[in-house]
This record gives sequence, structure tokens and C-alpha cells, in this order.
Amino acid sequence: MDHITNHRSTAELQAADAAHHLHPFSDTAALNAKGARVITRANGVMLHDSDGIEILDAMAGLWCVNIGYGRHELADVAARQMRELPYYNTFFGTSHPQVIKLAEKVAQLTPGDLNRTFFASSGSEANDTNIRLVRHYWASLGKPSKTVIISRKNAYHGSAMGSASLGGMAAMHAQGGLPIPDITHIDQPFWYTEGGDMSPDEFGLKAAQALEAEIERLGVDNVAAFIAEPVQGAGGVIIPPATYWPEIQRICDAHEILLIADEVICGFGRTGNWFGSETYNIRPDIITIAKGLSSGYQPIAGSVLSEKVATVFAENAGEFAHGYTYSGHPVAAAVALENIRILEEENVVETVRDDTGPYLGKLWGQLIDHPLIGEARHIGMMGALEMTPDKSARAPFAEPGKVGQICRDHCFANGLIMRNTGDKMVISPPLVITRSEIDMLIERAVKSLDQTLADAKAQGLMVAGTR
Ligand code: PXG
Repeated sequence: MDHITNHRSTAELQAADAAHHLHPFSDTAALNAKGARVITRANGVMLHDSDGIEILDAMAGLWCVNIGYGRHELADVAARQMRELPYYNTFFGTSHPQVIKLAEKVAQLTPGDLNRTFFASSGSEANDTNIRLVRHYWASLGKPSKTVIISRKNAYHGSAMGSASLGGMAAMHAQGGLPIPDITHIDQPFWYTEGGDMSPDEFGLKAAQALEAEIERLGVDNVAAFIAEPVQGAGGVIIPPATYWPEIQRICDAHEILLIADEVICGFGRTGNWFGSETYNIRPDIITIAKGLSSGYQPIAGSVLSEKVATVFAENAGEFAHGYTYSGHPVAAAVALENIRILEEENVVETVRDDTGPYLGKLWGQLIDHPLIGEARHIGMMGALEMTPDKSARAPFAEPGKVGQICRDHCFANGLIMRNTGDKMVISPPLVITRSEIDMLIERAVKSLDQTLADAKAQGLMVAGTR
């Protein structure tokens, strides 16, 4: 196989990276002191770095490479499309075959009457679109006071001004003047840390009812929408109790506020159905899609509108003064279509639902027996481990984040990419991962957890703190 080989040594690559590249979500001083790990190629679920070491990517890049790496069909489609029509826009009365076909396909795949897509290049852009879209929707219906969007603490909806404001990440709000006005946040449905003595079902109801209280506090005439991920991804694979979504749906219906399901991670098979909204029986007015739409092979995203919302834009809204140069980019659209073809023809989503997802769940669930693990949760092809110094109390560490970092480093050294968010470890492997690769993932995870426990004990970190 031909590789685009870079003959510079790892040290030279790291030096140039340190000199000229500002990395996302990174402490530049700390990163440069250590040197970035340089990934040079990938195939299936395996990455290769600049030293030729193979690493199992249990994060599918950033939750996105659903069909796995190395699918040349997508490269061929991209090359063909670049030769035929590398770019044209969808502004000012034009369209092109690839975006038309993709919009049709997305309408067919998405549940209910989600039938019309506004395209963007990233989840951040699509969620920024959603802010303007829902506010313009209500204004077009003669209710311009309905502007507030309710979101949740510890949600992740992107990194642009609007989408980061929708997100509930305190560390992000602390920088750059966020959040923008008219966005509020309610508590997340995270039983493990916030459920106290309640059963998960009692807690799920209570967490959902916080939405009703917030609507009443703001006044329903001021509320445009509620946005949430079916399962919070970046926040730590937070799987809501079974009672949560039905109550959220009831509240949105009762108060006539729009429900936006951010399917950027959950969409395209991650939870074992095509969309998280199907897994949780949610009837959203709008969904956000990105990541798995193209399996990350091209940057493409969208806001998919239900008939109710689309009709207002088709009939009452006038010009929607919004759009991106790359909305519906032909190469990205062609690649997304090829990705969807593969997901369908190879029954990838059904395999996750019926075979590999339950198989992962069984082995992952057994990690609860490890002395470091307070909860091992999973849905479809994603999961999280809560590390704790005291299982029975679901206690946090007195020094939060350290054990998570140690574990992450051991995973890396053991040929496994498993992410830490604080002291939880999360996975979201390519959906095409096989049973034997899942065995390998678990084996490397257990080895890393054993080493982490030994280090945590040696460094005096097995001390409980308070929440
Ligand atoms: N919504 C959700 C639910 C996401 O997970 C976005 C929107 C934004 O998408 P873009 O394409 O603008 O990145 C995301 C992205 C992490 C991590 O550390 C997660 C994301 C992105 C980067 C890092 O888990 N999710």
C-alpha cells in the first residue's frame, strides 16, 4: 500500500508542531514540554504513529469515525467529485446534485417528519444556526419575545460563540465573554454524581422537571427552545435514567417550546439505532447532525427541521439571512452519501444494536468488579467508567483529575486511546469494531486500570473528597 510518508523524524515533527501550531483544548506549555503524539495513518480501528506504533482508537477520532479508517470508497468518491464539481454554493438560487441527494437521504433516514436540512461544516456551526433559526421561527410567527434557549450544565454543543454558550462547560464560559445573552442552563440528568439517595428513576423525573420550573421562572412567552444531547458525550457519556426523556418530551409539548436534539455524537448509529432520538423515543423539532454523517472523512453537518418548523421557513419567514460558504459543500456531501451507503449496505447500525453493542456492554459492565471503578455504564457503542477511591459512597477523589490523567497515559502507552474527562474514562469506538477487537480493547483497558490503581496508591491519591 502507498503511504504519504513524511520522512521527518518524530522529534523534528514535534519541534515544528511546538513552534507553529496552536492546538485546540490544550495547555500549550504542557503540550510542548511533552511533544504531541504524531498520528500518520490509520486503518479499521487502528492508528499508526510516527514511530510505527499501532494504537487501538477506542474514541473513533473524536466520536466520529463510525465506519472506521481506510475506506477507500470515500476517497474515490471525493476525487471524482473534485474533478466534476469541486465547489459551488447553495446561496442565491442555486443548488447541485450532491446536496439535493444528501438532503433527500437525510430526510429518509431521520425519524418522524424531520425532512429538511440546513447544511454547515461542523456541529458548532450547525448549533449556531439553530440559535438563529429558532429565534427567527418564533419572530416569524409574531412571537419575537420567545428568544431564550434552555440548555444543561455540562452539555457540549460546540466551540463557537453561540454553540459554546449553549454548552454548559464552566471552563469554556470562563474565557472570551460567554455565554451570549438569553441562554440558561438547568442541571444535567447525571444520577451517579447528583442522584444522592434517590433511585435513578426518581432522579430522572426530578431532573426533567427542572425544565418545567425554568420555563415557569422565565415565562413561557420568553422561551424559544430546549436543547439537549440524547446522551451527553463530551460531558462523560451521561446516560439519562429511563424516566428522563418522556418527561422532557411532555414538558416541551405542554409548553409549546421547540425541542432540539443534538445528535452530533448519537446520530448515525452510536446508540444502536440510527439516531439517539429513536433509542429514547424523542420527537424533536430539530436535530443537529455532524461527525458520523461523513464518519469524519469530510467536515459536514446540518440542522434537520421537522415539517412544523420547515413550513414556517417555507411560508412565513421571508429571507433567512444566514449561511456558510461551505453549506452543502459538494465534495463533503458526496462523501457523506458514500458513508451512508456503507452504513446501510453493511448493516453497521444493526450489528451494533444486536451483536457488538451488547457484547461490548457485557464485558464493559464486568469492569465494575475492578477496585477503582464505581460505575461502568454503556449504551450502543459508547461507554464510561467512573473511577473512585470509595465505591460504596460514589466518592470523587480529593485531588480531581489526576487519576484520570494517569489512566489516560497508561492507556496510550498500552496502545489504547481511551479518553479521560476528569476521573471518568470514556470510549466511543468505530461502529465497525469486531468482537476480537473489543476483547483487545478490554484487555488493554484492564491492564491500564491495574497500573493506574498501583500508581494512585503509590502516590497517595486514593483519598475521597467531597462533591
Ligand atoms: N454537539 C455535540 C453533541 C458534540 O459532541 C459538537 C456539537 C460540536 O461539533 P464540532 O464539529 O464543531 O466540533 C460536538 C463536538 C471531546 C470533544 O473532547 C467533543 C466534541 C468535539 C471536540 C472534543 O469529547 N464534540
